[in-house]
Amino acid sequence: MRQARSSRWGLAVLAALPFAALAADAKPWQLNMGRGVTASAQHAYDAHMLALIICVAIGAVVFVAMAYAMFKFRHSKGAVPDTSFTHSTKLEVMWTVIPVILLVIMAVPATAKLIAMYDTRDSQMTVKVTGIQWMWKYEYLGEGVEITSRLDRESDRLRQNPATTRAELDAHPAYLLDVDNPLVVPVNTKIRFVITADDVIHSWWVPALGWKQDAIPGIINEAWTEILEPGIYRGQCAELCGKDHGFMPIVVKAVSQDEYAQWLAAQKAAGQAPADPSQVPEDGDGTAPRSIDPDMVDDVQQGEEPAAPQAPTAAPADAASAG
Ligand SMILES: [Cu+2]
Repeated sequence: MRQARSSRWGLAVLAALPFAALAADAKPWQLNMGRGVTASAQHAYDAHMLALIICVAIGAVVFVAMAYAMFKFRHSKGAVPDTSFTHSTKLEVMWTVIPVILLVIMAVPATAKLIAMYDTRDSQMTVKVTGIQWMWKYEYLGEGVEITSRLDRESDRLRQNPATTRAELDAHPAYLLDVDNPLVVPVNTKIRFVITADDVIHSWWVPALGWKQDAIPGIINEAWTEILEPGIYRGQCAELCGKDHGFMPIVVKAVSQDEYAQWLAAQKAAGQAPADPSQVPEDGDGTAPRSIDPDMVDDVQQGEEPAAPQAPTAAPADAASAG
């Protein structure tokens, strides 16, 4: 009830102001924060609107009082300053008590919403996110499905080519914000994320989901989301992580639960094919789960053993040496 009322407040304020920022992803010159597509994002939006309304009201009261005082008590009208004034206990009590009340009014809902944001219990699925210079790896825990997601080839080509024109950049609908393999997730499902990194600190941030979580090597951070509307939501690494920090975007594709089940089944079927790194095209097809993109391995792991399934050659060798 209270939430519905505050949502109406938010809408009323939006309608009254000369902008409308209702889209999930930010638009150029967007002024207000977006509402997002999860309950957490909408809670953050409500808390932000409450604080904004209070700030605007305080600003209005202060500026009107100042303007009134300057006009009403001006020198040319014979106003005489009260040089004997030192303090007013009544005023001091007022300007202490009123801000405290306002802070409590803002802190109570904000705290409740913050606690809810960290409550990852009762999640229906878990995705492990690993930040790697400069891409993201997503593992659907318990499903045996794993994908790597990095800047789409067209954006990469345009950014690396010194002859790229403005028109070419404008023609790319999501220049530097698109990936080869988006993170596909179902809507209306509580998804827990466990977030870490392989090399340096990254940060996984999709504004429409309403949170940002650091990806730190050796540490597992948690977060959760439940996306309410199907769609494509874009984000970026939000922690300066090296020279290509600006080129590791995030794309979340939220689909219906049926569509997600089909997608997952297709990924599993594809994953049963032998994940031989030599079978992956030179520039990486990027679609087969559990496959190792050799380009990625060279770029990123620099000589580390690829994590592809290995034939059990060790056991016979051991048996031979033992015999
Ligand atoms: Cu990063």
